[in-house]
Amino acid sequence: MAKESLTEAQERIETLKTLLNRYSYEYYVLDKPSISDKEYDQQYHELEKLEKAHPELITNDSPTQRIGGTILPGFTKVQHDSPMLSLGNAFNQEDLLQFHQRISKLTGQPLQYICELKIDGLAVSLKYENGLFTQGATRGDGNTGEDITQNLRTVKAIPLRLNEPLTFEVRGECYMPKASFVQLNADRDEKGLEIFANPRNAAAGSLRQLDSSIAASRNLSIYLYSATNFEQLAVETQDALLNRLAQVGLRTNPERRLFDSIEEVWAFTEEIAAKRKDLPYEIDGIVIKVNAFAAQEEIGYTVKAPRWAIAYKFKAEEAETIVRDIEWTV
Ligand code: NMN
Repeated sequence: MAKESLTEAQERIETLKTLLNRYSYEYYVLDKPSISDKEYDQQYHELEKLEKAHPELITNDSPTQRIGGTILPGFTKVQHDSPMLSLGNAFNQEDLLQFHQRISKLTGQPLQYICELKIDGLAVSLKYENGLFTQGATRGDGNTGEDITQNLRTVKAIPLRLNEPLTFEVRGECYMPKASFVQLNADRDEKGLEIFANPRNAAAGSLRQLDSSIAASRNLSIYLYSATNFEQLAVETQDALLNRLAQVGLRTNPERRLFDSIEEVWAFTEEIAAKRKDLPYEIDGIVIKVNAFAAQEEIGYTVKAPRWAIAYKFKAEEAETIVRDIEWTV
């Protein structure tokens, strides 16, 4: 009898974990919930209750296990699978043209570019083993970062389990949405605590906490944009890679575009600069990449950065305007 009920509990726990992880994905990654909060909360509490009765059945990918509850004595170092490179910068149309001419000379081929928004947060790397989120780290010096797994587990948009049993490292930008930043500073101000200068500092400060319950209270999100070891994904372009990452359950920014000329890329930077203040997150530029991986390999790398990509940076004054705009909406 006891054995049977244990099997039943195990089956129900598995069902609830799968359902809740899917609802959480729809809610936090797709922004498209398929059930009400009330129904979600009911199932979450049912899972909590079952796990309390059968603690031996609690697994790491359970939605109830996002917050570890232990306070770390310090952060340990993590070696990245391959270096997290930085990007060269462009500050105006001339710089972009030069970038285009430089790399066009290296391949005889016409180039297609993919433009992605450069989110102003903290670059992080996530390791998945057989589809399970096992380790998260800061960029650090590019080769070695700090292990912030406990804090990243609290970021609801990071799936604890992917839809496919992949083993790889994905990279992206963890950030604080503008609305969360405004709310956080208002709360801190009320409590007489020092306010954060901008969402980037607030996100970085949250991820450097040794107590993961602080990060959990900060409402962070993430966009993923690259992966190591991606041969297994059978993709040949950055655009296809982003689509695959989204397919396995990772959050990617839909605000990306493909262009066949650098003039169109420039027009896109102007279009985004104009609507920058209306975006729900801060950006400090546009990342422009050669879309085809074969062309990227042909163009190659300098010691520090890929030659096939560049970060177009918006002017600093505009960034200050954004921060003021946010303050005005409090
Ligand atoms: O801490 P979690 O489990 O993510 O929940 C926080 C809040 O977000 C809860 O109030 C919950 O109802 C809501 N939520 C709703 C859905 C849904 O599908 N309606 C999914 C995840 C979280």
